[in-house]
Amino acid sequence: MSNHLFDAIRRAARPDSAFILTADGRVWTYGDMLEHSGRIASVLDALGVRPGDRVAVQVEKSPEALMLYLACLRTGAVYLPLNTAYTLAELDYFFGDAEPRLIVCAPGAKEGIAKHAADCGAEVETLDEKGGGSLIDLARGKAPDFPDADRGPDDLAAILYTSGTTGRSKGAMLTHDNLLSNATTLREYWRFTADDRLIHALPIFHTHGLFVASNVILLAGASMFFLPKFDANEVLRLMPQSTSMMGVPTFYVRLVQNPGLTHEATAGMRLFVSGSAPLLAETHRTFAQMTGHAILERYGMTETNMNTSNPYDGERIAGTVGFPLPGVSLRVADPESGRPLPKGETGMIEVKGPNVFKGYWRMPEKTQGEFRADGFFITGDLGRIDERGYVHIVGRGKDLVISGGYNIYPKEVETEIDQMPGVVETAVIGLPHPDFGEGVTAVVVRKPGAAIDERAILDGLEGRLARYKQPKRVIFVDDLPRNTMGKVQKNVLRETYARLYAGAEARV
Ligand code: MLC
Ligand code: AMP
Repeated sequence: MSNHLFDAIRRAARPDSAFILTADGRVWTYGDMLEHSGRIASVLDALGVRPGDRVAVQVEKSPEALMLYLACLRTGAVYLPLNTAYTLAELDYFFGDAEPRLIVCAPGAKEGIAKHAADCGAEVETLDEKGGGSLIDLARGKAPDFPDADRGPDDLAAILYTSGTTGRSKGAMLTHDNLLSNATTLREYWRFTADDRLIHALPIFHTHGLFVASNVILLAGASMFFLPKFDANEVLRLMPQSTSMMGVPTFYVRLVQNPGLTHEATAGMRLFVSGSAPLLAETHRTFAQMTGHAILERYGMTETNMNTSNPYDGERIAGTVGFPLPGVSLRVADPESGRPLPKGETGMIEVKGPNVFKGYWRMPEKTQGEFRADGFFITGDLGRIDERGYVHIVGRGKDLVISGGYNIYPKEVETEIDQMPGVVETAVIGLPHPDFGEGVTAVVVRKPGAAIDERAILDGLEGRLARYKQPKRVIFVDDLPRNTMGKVQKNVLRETYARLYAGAEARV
């Protein structure tokens, strides 16, 4: 029997070495990891979870939550993590689409979720932010060893939902080898060894915190400070005991505003990685001035894991995402025809390699539409490759806002606002924001005489959309600018309101 990804994790695990350190001083060794994930795997098995079954998880970050992910790998289940900010209205769709065998949620959410779970026939167990809950109660009685399910490279390990540009969210199916090959490549490229200690302050329901950060640490047999959320002061406090950090640009924007960020504070660190959204060249430069460290920027997405990275040795150039990773083929192509473009020209970034996902869950046509005939995946990101081979991302071909590393699809927000009484139509755009990179903004046309105001719109979104998707501001206009084809010119709106958040402060 072999289990493609977990066997590799097992090989790197030295039982007495530290794996997870919590802010309150708890230490989980690799031996603990094997035992706890084994116990939870036994619980899943007893609950009837079989290889290929989906396990949907919406819980706060904790070591136990990571054990649940590992237990899913071990039972052959497909792990389906969900943003803790999602509302019941949003969850309903994911449960209906993925048909999980088991849902694990916060105790307080159980009642609401149980109603939806009944429709899809799922069991519901709980896990709280302190690592308690019915799942853990059940695990106490179980033996620590579990016979891992047989899983090959092409078997599914996880489904991560990405919002769709035109309505329905799509579940990106990631195989054992997608995850193992990419994390192995990153471990080598970024030189992670058992001596490393990572500051892990990212959420674990996305590719960045779960696969890039956690899998790399596991495959290196290294350790990590596992923090419930990002807090600049806490991160600075832990730096002298750490070697590395991975974060979204907002982490770095907040750090450079903190007087505690100095050469001395970061002297023991060897690597700062940024990704999930564009890092401003200005942040890169300020960070380098304050610490002497050049942030290493890399580029990836849910469907493809990581595609490119600035070099470990060699120049890390601000405003670029570096070179294609070993094993990843990357080209810039004409968006319409797919014809590869010469160096220096801007077009659609397309990628191929063992990192690229298997397709969208139960959406064969959508999957087919996002691949070229020769197997390249169309990312939706626009970029160019310069003379030295560095990849530059210059924009997005997809209508998407990235706020603090979270993706928001305008269409989803527009649809909600358009349904409100008194609204004619809405355009949702991302505007430069000093803290989140982009701030979600709604530009709304009201019906003549309608009384609906900003407050009413924001109140109307409560419970319908996760908070991070809700507009930071709502602007009212008489008409939306349109081109001759009648299409709303979002670029005109972005120019008009470019300075809306100029006075906003980054949180420090
Ligand atoms: C929180 N809020 C946000 C937000 N995060 N609003 C917009 N964008 C965000 N990203 C809102 C909350 O709803 C709340 O609003 C208020 O801000 C404070 O909440 P908080 O929980 O205290 O926020 P904070 O801890 O400051 O979180 C900000 C953050 C966090 C940037 C640290 O969002 C974060 O950790 N982001 C990382 C996202 C990530 O991991 N992305 C990777 C995707 S994978 P209110 O109104 O209720 O007060 C991917 C592929 C790849 O993209 O390449 O990696
Ligand atoms: P997600 O769907 O959440 O995985 O987000 C993936 C998207 O984030 C990519 O398609 C890019 O648009 C964006 N992204 C990730 N890393 C970077 C980066 N370093 N620079 C610019 N954009 C990035």
